[in-house]
Amino acid sequence: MRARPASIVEALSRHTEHAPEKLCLRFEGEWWTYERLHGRVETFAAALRSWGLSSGERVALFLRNSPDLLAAYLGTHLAGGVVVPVNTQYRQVELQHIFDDAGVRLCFTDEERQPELEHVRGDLPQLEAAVELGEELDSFLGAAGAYKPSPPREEDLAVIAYTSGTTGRSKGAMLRHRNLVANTMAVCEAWQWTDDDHLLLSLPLFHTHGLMVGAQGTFFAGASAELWRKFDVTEVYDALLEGSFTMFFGVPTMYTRLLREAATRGERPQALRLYVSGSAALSPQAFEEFERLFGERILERYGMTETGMNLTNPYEGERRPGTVGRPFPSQEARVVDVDTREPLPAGEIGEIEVRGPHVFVGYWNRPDATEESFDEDGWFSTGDLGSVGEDGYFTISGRSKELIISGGYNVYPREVEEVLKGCFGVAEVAVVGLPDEEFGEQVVATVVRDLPELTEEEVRDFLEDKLASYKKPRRVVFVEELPRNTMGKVLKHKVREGLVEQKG
Ligand code: MCA
Ligand code: AMP
Repeated sequence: MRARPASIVEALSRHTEHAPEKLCLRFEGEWWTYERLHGRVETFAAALRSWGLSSGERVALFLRNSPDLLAAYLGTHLAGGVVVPVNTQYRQVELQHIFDDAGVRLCFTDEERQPELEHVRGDLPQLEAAVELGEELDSFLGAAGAYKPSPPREEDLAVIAYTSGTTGRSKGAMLRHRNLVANTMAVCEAWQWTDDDHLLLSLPLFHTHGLMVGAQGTFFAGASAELWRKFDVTEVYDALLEGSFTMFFGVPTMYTRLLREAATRGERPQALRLYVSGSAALSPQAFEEFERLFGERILERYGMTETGMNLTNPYEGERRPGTVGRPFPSQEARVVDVDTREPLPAGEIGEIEVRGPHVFVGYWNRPDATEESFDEDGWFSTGDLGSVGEDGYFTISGRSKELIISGGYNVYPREVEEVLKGCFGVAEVAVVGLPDEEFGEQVVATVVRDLPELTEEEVRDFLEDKLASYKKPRRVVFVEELPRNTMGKVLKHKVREGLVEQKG
């Protein structure tokens, strides 16, 4: 038996050798066999090398979903490079920080995003090229010389994935090929993913959920996926009715929308092999409603950019609403006391820690943050609060980190606060998350003005091109002062309570 592949691109090569004509991706009516995708991956690798990319150098993907995003991803790996996936909604402040911090040399982008990048290009001396899909990409790939790629080694760095940071600046989580392979293997094993599977993939490919679970799992299992530019509930519902899929992965907001859509439709899709939810908490009500309307129990799992997937409800066995199940194969998880860091008995709430081959190696350029996140035995602190039952099922009950999750996207209040502080007339600001029916949570800013005539509209105008739109406060509320403790620290729970009361 051959050893396990050292990288996802090696897994793709093996499936290509074995079944070149097999469907790998379908995208907007086009068929991508394994051979076709693999050929494109090799072309990207050769072109990157001809351009002058050296091993370990960073390539950013600031692109909407397409097969070329995936070919660029794996092609960068085959060329020995490190991929930096970038959220397509990011604006100047976020782009400037990520490109600068990661020292990105080359970026693949598209027509819609190129102008945003151009705004900050002058301040990014390390960024030598931004190649736009279309003619620019064609000529870039056309210049590829001969290159005999050798697949990356397990220990090589594969990805720097930026996760919103508690300090206001996002941090780059460094993942090696072995982390990606360990994660993908664990997912495929736990969910019994085989080459017969056909996934409906409408998640964005710049995040772990879409890229490292949806796409990587497909390549690793030798399966196929229908890739969508984005999630559109009516079209997804129609596609599910059409009946060729075996799996669908989504964030809870997608399930909420599917439930709403189902309420307006007479027809119900046939059962799939597997529906998976993650990235934010799925409410037990949505779980039950889904089972009633779609006849299936959603499998909820829990992950993080730094670790990939950590905990999962069972494929066979009880999928329990409100819980995220047990550790994936070859992984460990535990709950510790937030102060003493000692493991807690079953049922007690503490911080969830994880350990295993899937866990990242540290934060790029941030040894301090890396050190803070791991203990001497290699346990990684997730910042999520929860408990574990006698039967080993974990329940997530809150967060020790200050994080808002809106529709599966993370928003760190501090990052929004830092930007808002730059707005003329804003004296103090506190950003909090309030419950939201559609997105789970919504971002709200509470502002103390030193310019009494400052309006909500002016604050919005100020934010216009500075932050991704999902991070922008849905409401800006002006107050006389922020509640603080005796040390002067803003009491966020009081801010939240005040806003809820005001709304009620
Ligand atoms: C879009 N908008 C949002 C969100 N998404 N506002 C708040 N929260 C959101 N999540 C805003 C847009 O900025 C825009 O505002 C308006 O809504 C319409 O934009 P549109 O693109 O049409 O939105 P949509 O297509 O309806 O998007 C909703 C969505 C999307 C499909 C649920 O948010 C999505 O794909 N979420 C998935 C995120 C994800 O993959 N997370 C995984 C992270 P305006 O009009 O003002 O511009 S990985 C992770 O968390 C770990 C590892 C894990 O466990 O998986
Ligand atoms: P990210 O930084 O985008 O990787 O987001 C990771 C965070 O999403 C985790 O630390 C959790 O707070 C949250 N998360 C992911 N899956 C779940 C889930 N099933 N239930 C609750 N929270 C989740």
